[in-house]
Amino acid sequence: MEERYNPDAVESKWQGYWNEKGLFKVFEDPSKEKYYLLEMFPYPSGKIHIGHVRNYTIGDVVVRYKRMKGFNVIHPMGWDAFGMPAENAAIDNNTHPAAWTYENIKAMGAQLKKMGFSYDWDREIATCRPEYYRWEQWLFLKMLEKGMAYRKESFVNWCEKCQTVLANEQVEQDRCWRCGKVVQQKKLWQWFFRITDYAEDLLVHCDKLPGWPNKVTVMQKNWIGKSVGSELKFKIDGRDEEIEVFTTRPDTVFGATFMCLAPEHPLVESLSRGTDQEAEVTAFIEKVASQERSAEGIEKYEKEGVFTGAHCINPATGKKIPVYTANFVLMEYGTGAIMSVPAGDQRDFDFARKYKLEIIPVVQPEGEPLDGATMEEAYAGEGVLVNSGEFNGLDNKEGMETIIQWLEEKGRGKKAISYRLRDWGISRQRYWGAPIPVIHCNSCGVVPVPEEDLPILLPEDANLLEKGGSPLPTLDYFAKTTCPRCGREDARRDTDTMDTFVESSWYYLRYCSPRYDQGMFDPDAVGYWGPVDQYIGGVEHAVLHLLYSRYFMRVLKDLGMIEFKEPFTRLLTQGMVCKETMTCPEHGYLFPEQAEKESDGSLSCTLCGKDVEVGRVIKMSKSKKNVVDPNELLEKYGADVTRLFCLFAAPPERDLEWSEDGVEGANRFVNRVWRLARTCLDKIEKPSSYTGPASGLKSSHAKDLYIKANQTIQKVGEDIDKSFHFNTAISAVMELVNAMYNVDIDKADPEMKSVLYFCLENTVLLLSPIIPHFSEELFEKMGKKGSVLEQPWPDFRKDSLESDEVLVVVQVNGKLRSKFSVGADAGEDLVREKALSDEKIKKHIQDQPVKKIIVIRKKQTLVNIVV
Ligand code: ANZ
Ligand code: ZN
Repeated sequence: MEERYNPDAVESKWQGYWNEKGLFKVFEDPSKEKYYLLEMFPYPSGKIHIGHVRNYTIGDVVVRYKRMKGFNVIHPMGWDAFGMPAENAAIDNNTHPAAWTYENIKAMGAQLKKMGFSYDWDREIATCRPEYYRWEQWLFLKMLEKGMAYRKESFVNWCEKCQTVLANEQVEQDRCWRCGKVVQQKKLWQWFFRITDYAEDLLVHCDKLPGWPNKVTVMQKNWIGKSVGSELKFKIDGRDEEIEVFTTRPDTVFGATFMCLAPEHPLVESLSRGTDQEAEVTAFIEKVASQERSAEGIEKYEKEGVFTGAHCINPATGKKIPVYTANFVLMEYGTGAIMSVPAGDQRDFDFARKYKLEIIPVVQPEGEPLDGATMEEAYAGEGVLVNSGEFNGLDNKEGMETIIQWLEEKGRGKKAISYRLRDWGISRQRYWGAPIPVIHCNSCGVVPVPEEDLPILLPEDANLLEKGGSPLPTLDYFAKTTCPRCGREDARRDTDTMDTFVESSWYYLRYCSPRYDQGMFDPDAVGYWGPVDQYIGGVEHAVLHLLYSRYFMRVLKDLGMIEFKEPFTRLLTQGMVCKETMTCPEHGYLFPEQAEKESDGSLSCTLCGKDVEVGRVIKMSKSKKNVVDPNELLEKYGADVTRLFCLFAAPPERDLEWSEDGVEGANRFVNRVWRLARTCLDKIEKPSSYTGPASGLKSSHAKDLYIKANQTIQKVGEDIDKSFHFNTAISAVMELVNAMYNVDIDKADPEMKSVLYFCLENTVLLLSPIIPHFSEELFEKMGKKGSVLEQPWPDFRKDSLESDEVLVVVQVNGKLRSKFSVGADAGEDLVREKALSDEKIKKHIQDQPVKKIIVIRKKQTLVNIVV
């Protein structure tokens, strides 16, 4: 057997073996319990990074473990292959997004294979392939038919100079990333999915996901953002129309001294028409049209507004109040109109001071009268109602119920619920995505592509324009078509593509039957494999990807295509991989090889010799030059050491601090086990394992080791299964290995050797999910047939987890004179008898008469003989 573990030779050998034997291929087998483990699929950016390695290693360990536990495990891998980086890279490198993407898929696939991950590669999918996205187009048509998809005008970032739509990440401080021109907001007709129909269901089920981290369900709940409040009606002065507002504070209605409408509110223009304010309102609407109109977006701008020229009547006071339009009111939330209560809301307060509007306190802290003229800020707390007519003196919480009831009786209000969640806008004015399968006809309007014409192929040979917009609208051979309904020849395809989150919302179903060509998936296959039992990925997807996936399952369920609605039963969000930075005062961030160790242990810059400062441990990033390339690790240490390091350095949900010492440590441990195995195989002539109960062993040394092995088997299984705490599982194996090293094998008797061999066999099995190539090699060296993968996970003996002997400490006249052990079930008489017949004790007592024998039995047994 070789002196050291040789990863180069061993790892490729076993990867070849697994592949040749097809050990990772899986099929539906109703006789076995299924287990679906999935890691979030990568974007094919070109290179696997260390975060991927960690994520996939965690998953791979669980998969291999579950397989040994007898589950029928599906573990697929694929590529989230559409998206903007491909377009940018293609422009930068003068290639084509398709070519670039397929090239990267090849390179990254090879890297993953080198890590020895147990994927069923036959199930590999790439979302940019027509056989994948055609089913997404098909689903789009179904959703359109059911009213789950609809079209409306909505804003996009627009660069006038480049004549192109910009994604949010292409807008840098309000400017186009390419030309630097200030970005405008442009209204375009776009497609939406009606996710808000499911807002309540998605919210309620956040509490029915016990296998998800709490922080993720909390983030989802906040994103959905349910608000319980009221809708109140305000009559417009001198007109028949009314304005509805959404408020969570109906108790403050007496303090509503003005009203604010979103600039997009349909009443704004008609209210100002013909008044002195008309021109000002029009200018304001135009101004706001170039601002970002989202909950986060509006925070960027100064809060401002203009008077519309109209008044409405406060339903509580009957007083006339002015109607403004203001940029901080969103058309998309509530009713797009608010009653402004400056005394109770800071935003309204600032607005009132700015435009000299009345402030009337209505909720007052007990015993602290407020004065609208002198207040310095709004009071948003609890208190008693004042200036509120018949409700004065009520506690505002009580007032809430009473006032809403009162308004309801007057027909002026009702309870209402608002959600922050918006419908999902899926149109992207980008090229590298799945085309939206509709046709625009001058006679028929929007016409769905007939199902038999799917897929609408994305032309893969299109040239990207210099300025970076989508070439699709300019490609006549793509865009020009005939109307399937009336036959007009000047119809045009929709030239937008779908948001790439659409692809990732259902890919896990496609894996169940990746080559199925009768639909999105084979219902039987999904019926067997679905839902995903364990999903693993980054917390950065805690909101959008996971929420969209949950939404898609509800859509499919309501279309009668699947039977479950939660896609991921358990979720693990793994921490980041971090590393320290190195900075030179002269040259800034340095690559590790640019820092040199001095004799005193300090670091200096190889460029200028100045002292290098070792900085905080932070997330790896190219600009900080603290990135670790998995390829280098693979080359230097091999896959198993890399895997072991990722698992040992931190529990999976925590950040992992990368350190060269840690990797070296992992390497040492692997070789320590290797040497131990070598010695054992060398010195144990006729290997056989002891598998009986611990009590059947004669020597206490053998017993102790045997018990330790059983404890280790129990602990490793539990740590992997219950908590994914691979680091403590590995520690346990390390301890067992230490205990084995403590045996002097040259002096070991046959009993000890058979226990040692038992320990070795189990060490190999326990390590096999973690360092699979290494374990396969040792398994073979032990003369075993087949793959460790096909072995059952080892069982521990319940009767051999604790030593069944207790230590007896014997004193004579209070002085310790001897120790021995007896069976745990030995009675007091037996202990006395043994103590008196102990050779050492006999010597101490000699022939003195024994006055008293005291036996105290706790964890240990103490015998005190008084002579
Ligand atoms: C009167 C009032 C008095 C309000 C008060 C607050 C405090 P959440 O809890 O987030 O749902 N609001 C309603 N629709 C809005 C819109 N489209 N754009 C901007 N603001 C809007 O917030 C609900 C509160 O946000 C509502 O209650 C409303 O202001 C405002 F002392 O009404 B409130
Ligand atoms: Zn037509």
